[in-house]
Amino acid sequence: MASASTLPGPALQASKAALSAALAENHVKDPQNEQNGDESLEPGEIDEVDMQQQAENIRTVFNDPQNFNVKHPLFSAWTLWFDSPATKGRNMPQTPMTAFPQTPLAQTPGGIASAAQGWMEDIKRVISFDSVEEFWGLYNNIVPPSNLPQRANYYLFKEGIIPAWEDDANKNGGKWSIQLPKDKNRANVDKMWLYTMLAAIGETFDPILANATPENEEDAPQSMITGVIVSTRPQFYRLSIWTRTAPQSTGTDDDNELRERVEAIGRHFKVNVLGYAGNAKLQAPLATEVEFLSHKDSDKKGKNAKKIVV
Ligand code: MGP
Repeated sequence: MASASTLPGPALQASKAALSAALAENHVKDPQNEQNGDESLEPGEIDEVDMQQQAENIRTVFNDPQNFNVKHPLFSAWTLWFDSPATKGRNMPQTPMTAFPQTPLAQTPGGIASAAQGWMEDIKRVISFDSVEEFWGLYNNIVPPSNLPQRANYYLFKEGIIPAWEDDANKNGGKWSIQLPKDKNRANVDKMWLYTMLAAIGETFDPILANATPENEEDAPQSMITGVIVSTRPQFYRLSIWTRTAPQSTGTDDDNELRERVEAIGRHFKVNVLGYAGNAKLQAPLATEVEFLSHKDSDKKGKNAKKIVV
């Protein structure tokens, strides 16, 4: 029977998974349920569950902020990375995130493509998380972009993908980005970054995952998004969304389809995440439109670069 829930697919799966996890945990811990465990059931016999007791055992962060036993899983696990002038050339630097020990790169999953070694030297892995609660725990304990030093970056990437063009997940991709003058956006940048992160971890940029279920996860199409970045520069902030692939302007049907998918991400970013009108012209001194560039074009430093603007 179709679900009556109006939650989008990933959120629905997340809430179902949280409930199943909690129920499974309670099932093991509850001696009454242990007696009625699956092993003791005859074929065809139904395992009767005391729903009320199980519901009473569930403690979410809303019931008990210190001692909750249910976390709300995200569709994907994510890793936060950080660099700033203070991290350059140092292994375990004093960063604004002293609450989190930083992992030397040698210990990061998957290692690093050698071409990215130099680039990744100064970028420190802060923490990985895979639940809503852990995300807010992290968010509430790190310095917001408006208070970061100049030339610092937060990189929030799917776990297992390093924030480098050279990673397999990024090498054929590109980025949407917007540059915002610092003086006019100091008060907005923290919210813009929060909403960008929420759209990333909530998987709303590329709705292709909305129909993915745990059963078809293996065959489900991959989200186009690999990570999001906020950068502080002397005169502006930059927010970026990295994608797995980038259209090539070849005019083929596949490329046109890819371009539509990539453009939808840019429009969602501009309108729903950053709150601009779809037809707003944003370019001003030190500001840019919401624009897309493939990493290969970024690497060429913009020479003959084919930008897409929404
Ligand atoms: P940047 O920090 O993304 O651009 O890249 P920005 O902010 O315009 O420049 P900045 O000088 O103000 O920081 C800066 C430079 O870092 C690029 O020109 C590359 O040389 C290098 N670089 C950036 N990225 C994202 C990568 C990467 O993924 N891999 C490698 N190898 N180098 C990179």
